[in-house]
Amino acid sequence: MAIRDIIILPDTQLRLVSKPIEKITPEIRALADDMLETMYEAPGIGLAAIQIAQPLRLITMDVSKKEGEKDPRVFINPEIISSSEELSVYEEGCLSIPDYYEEVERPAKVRVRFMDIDGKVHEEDADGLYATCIQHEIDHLNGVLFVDYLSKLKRDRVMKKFTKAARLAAK
Ligand code: GNR
Ligand code: NI
Repeated sequence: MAIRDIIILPDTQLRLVSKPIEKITPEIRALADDMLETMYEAPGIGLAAIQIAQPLRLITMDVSKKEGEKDPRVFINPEIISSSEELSVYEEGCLSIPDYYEEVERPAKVRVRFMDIDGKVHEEDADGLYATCIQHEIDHLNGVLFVDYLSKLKRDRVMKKFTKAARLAAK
């Protein structure tokens, strides 16, 4: 297992549409292990493969509520198959947009279909933080970031801040 570097704004790889996983190979298992390790170390509650520069439809997540209890989860080729009319607001953050948090409104409940690391297909109903997080992560697989849901003013402000920071870091 290894901790990988997380890419941040304005890295254009974050806008790629990730490719479906055709076969669960030892390399995919190793990648999922590295993603879990990287996610816990960050720390974050979810990670999409593109955040470590791998454009594959693979997500890791741990939204366990109990302090000290781990619930590491892997989602392969996840899809949202239905969404509630009801919406809910959560303050979101993203490991690829460090130290920036804003409220985002999304469907409160979703039904998700995915494959686990053994290739078994599951369908689950998600609500609360799980629903928010799975939507945030599936957005990453489609090149979408939570700042895309904010006003143009807020989005431009955060994009500019990260573009400037990258320019300064490169000098
Ligand atoms: O760690 C994370 N916390 C979080 C909080 C609210 C809504 C979504 C998230 S996901 C984020 C990690 C991340 O960037 N995943 O892509
Ligand atoms: Ni994110």
